[in-house]
Amino acid sequence: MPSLVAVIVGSRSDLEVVQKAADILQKLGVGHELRVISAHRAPDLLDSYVTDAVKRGVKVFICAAGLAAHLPGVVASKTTLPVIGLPMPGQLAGGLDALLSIVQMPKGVPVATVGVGQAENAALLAAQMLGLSDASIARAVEGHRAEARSQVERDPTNEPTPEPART
Ligand code: RP5
Repeated sequence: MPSLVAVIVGSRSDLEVVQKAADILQKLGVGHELRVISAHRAPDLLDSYVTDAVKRGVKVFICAAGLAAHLPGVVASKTTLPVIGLPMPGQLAGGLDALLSIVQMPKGVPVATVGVGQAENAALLAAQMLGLSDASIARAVEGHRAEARSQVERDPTNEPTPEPART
C-alpha cells in the first residue's frame, strides 16, 4: 500500500505517544510510514526525506515534537502539502511549550495543530483530509465516528429512565 501519510517524530522518545496515530491510520486503511528525524540534529536528512516523500506520493505529514518543537514548522517550510503538528507532552506545564511553539506559526506557513499528545486526532484529521478525494477513506472515517457515537449511546447511564410506577 503506498504511503499517503508520513509520520515524522523528532526523537525515539516520542514513539510511545505517536503509536496511537499509526494504529488509527492502520485501522482506517490509510497507507503510512514512520520516521525518526530530528530537525535540529539531522536537518539535511529531514530535507531530503521530505523531498523524497512528496515525490513518492505522500499527501499529508504528521509531525510530532516536544520542547522547542520546530519539526512541524520546518517540514511545512519545505512543502505546500498539509502538515499536522502534534505537540508532545513535556516537562514544561505538561507540553505547553511544544503546543505554543507549534500552534504559533508565523503567517504564510501554517501548521494544523492538535492537542498535546492527541495522536488519534492527528491521524483522524489526516484521514479526513485524504477523505476529500478518497471515498473509501471517507467511509472508514465515518465508520470510526459511528463507533464512538454508539459507544456513548450504549453507556449504561443512557438507558431510558423507567416510568414511575402508577399507584
Ligand atoms: C524533541 O525534543 C523531540 O521531539 C522530543 O520530544 C524532545 C526530547 O528529545 P530527546 O532528547 O528525548 O531525544 O526534539
